[in-house]
Amino acid sequence: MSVKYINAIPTKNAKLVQWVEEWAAICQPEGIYWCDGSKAEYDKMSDVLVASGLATRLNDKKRPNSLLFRSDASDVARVENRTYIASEKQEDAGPTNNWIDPKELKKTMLDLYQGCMKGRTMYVIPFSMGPVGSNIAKIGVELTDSAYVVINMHTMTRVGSKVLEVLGDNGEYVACMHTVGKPLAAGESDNGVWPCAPIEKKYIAHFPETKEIWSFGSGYGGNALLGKKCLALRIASVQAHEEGWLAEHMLILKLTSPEGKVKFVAGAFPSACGKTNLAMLIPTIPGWKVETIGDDIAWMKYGKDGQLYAINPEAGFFGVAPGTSMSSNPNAMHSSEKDTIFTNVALTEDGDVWWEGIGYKAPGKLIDWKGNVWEEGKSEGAAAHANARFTAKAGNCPCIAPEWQDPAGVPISAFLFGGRRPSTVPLVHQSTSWNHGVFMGSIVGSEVTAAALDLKAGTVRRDPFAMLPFCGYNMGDYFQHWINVGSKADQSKLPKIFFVNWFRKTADGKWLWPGFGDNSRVLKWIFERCDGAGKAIETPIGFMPTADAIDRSGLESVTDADMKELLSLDIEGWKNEIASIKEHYAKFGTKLPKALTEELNGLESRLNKA
Ligand code: OXD
Ligand code: MN
Repeated sequence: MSVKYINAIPTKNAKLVQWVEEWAAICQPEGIYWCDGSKAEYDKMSDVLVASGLATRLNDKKRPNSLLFRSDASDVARVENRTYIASEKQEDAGPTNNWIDPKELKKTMLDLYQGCMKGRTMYVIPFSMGPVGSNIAKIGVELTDSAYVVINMHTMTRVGSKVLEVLGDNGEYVACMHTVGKPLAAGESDNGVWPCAPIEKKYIAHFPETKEIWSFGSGYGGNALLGKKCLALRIASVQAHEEGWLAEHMLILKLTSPEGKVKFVAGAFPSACGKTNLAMLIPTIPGWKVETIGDDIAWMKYGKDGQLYAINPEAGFFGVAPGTSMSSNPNAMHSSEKDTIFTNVALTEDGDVWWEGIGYKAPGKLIDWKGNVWEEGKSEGAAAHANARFTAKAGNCPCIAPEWQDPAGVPISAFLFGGRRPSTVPLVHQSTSWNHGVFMGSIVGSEVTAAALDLKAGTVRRDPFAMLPFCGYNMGDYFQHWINVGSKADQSKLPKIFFVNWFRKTADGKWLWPGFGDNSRVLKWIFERCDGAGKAIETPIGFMPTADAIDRSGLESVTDADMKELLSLDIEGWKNEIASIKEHYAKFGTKLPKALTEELNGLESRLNKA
């Protein structure tokens, strides 16, 4: 076919070139551009985006090298009900995923893809998830007609020529196809209108057998930046299952004690439980230090020494802006001081950004995320969308750990699981074995508040391992995979597993624990437990700290009585929890590992005897 190349093809990988040309024939772009990941490319794309009216350049004195985008009101978040795991057999997608037969879905989507890039450029983005060349890293190639996606991928992944070198002439890559699904007629331009397709035409599709991702119709976040949730979690979880490693929705942090001893901790929390804040926290206990390796995703493999090593496959943060402030997360605020892409936050009169919960009043009139004039106390609705984001470079984070790009990864000593649980679940408890820890991961969830989705207040919405929207295969098989990963390991080298709950409330609705920097007090106990120290008692639910085991020096707001409540074992609450876990487990039918049924039965009988 005759395709118009805007720049020279930078690879001899014939399979890759053929794949690009096949898609170009279907999508019919104006031309094909191969991304090199350079700063010049980023700057050029930014200029194109400003010229098309999609981006506003922020005041360079206030927010150097930063842009603001406003998306379409229908394209503001991940679309879970349009996200599919199209495995050949429905059973392999399991009860927690949307499934369509892959042949049928490909047919539907191929119809949509016909001519979808008319009037636009097709960008080819070769990217590495993880330090280029690391044996834990993977290569992907994303085709997209969105320059917004290109610049976000520059920040969130490692893009360009060095990736193609590692790929070589025959290397394998995960094929990621994306379009905003809004072709342009001759002479038409975006003219400031965020391009996307209506909701019923949006598809975020994963083909686990062929390791392909096809995304149509959305330009936003996880729907469009295909390295993140689509590759690094949904497809990578399938690869990890096949190859014997772990691809998890986990932060990774480095914890250093006053004596200079270091431990790395990985933690899974459902969305909106403060994962980024925990990854970047500033300890309130003297001498302790937290540094960040990653805030969202961890890929882990055993090293030759039998330890589990983790890398952060990403190179940036795609953080939620509202609620981020100098008190909740100063490190995230500093990370987004420059070189940042903001989406759906508000614009100030002096060319800076503002959002709800930024920690100060709106400075004068704003332009809200919908593009309208907005005044605090006068205008209706929020100035920033609740899911407004900043895309910031990990390298700009003041607390980024020096090891964050180590191709070998960092050795993990502890896993944390947690969710929003106003009642029942104590501040922290530790599993008594690996399988017990897997049980803890499998029951992660957050309590629904009265206002949410007509669900009964106090009901727990389970989000096992915080992977509910991100596991690319049957979750029952995923639980078994976790059990297998533990059983083949040197038990003495396995990470210890903990369940934390920063969100306990009193009966009258007051927070019992201050959270944020004070979570370092719990991290300290976890650190000690990993060293075989840290005072604990064994209870029916696992090891719990003794009343004096959590360092409360300088923390007047938490009284002895509060601490007692935070560390109390609520036998009746846990008995109700058993009923709710049984209901949750029933979904997995025969795929539920026997080891988890045994853990559940064991817990029930220990509670009955207590
Ligand atoms: C995210 C999420 O955006 O988990 O990271 O939803
Ligand atoms: Mn996430």
